[in-house]
Amino acid sequence: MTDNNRLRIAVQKSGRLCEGSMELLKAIGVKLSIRDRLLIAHSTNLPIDLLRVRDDDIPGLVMDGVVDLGFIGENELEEKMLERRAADKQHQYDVLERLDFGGCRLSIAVPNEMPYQGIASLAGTKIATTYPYLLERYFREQKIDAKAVMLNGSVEVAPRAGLADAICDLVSTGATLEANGLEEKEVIFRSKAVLIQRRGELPQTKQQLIDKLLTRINGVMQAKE
Ligand code: PRT
Ligand code: ZN
Repeated sequence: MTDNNRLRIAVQKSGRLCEGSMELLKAIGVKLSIRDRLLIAHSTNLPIDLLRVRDDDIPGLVMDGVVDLGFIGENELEEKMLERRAADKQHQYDVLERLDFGGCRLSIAVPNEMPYQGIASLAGTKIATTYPYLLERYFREQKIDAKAVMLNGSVEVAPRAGLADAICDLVSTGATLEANGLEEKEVIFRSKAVLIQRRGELPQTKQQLIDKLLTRINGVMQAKE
């Protein structure tokens, strides 16, 4: 059995959000003993356990109340929220803080040689993406009749492979798009890492610990400004 009195925080085990999340936890005084292969890491100075998982799993763990807090990119959070809402699953959470790492944008990009005169040019196309719910919401808002094709990886090669006409993927520097002969045309979502909390009342001691951590996070963020 897991100890329910300890605050449970989900973080990405490895990847682009890992360093920022771990650095922030360190900066606010959470000491951790991490053994690389293990799913759970215990804090040595506070009643906190860290669940180290794939980022895709973090929104669901928070929304299902399996963990109390989670560090996650808004892109993944919003996509999973839309997916769960459509499936009538728990999809509530509270954002405690928007953080200063993990910044990126979700953009539609088209092959250099594709004629493009604005978003109407996408009518009737297939667009490869890992974020079909965000993309389809954008199609609806823009009243564009296009199709999202789900791909979990190698999205940027989909047009060349003949799987799609264009793509909708995360961009930070733009180097990946350029290397694949793609041009960014529409930004559909801007994202940063956020710290989220599960809905529902928590035991007083847990909530007090969260409040204390948040005060420290605000202090760290202000010191950087
Ligand atoms: O294994 P796990 O499932 O946990 O990790 P993952 O491979 O799904 O995610 P990861 O670590 O790549 O990204 C985690 C989160 O980081 C994303 O959900 C975003 O919130 C954020 N983030 C910030 C990014 C980027 N920047 C980013 N550039 N996520 C992905 N990319 C990729 C993008 O998909 C593309 O392949 O980087 C490439 C583009 O980068 P540029 O610099 O060439 O434009
Ligand atoms: Zn992932």
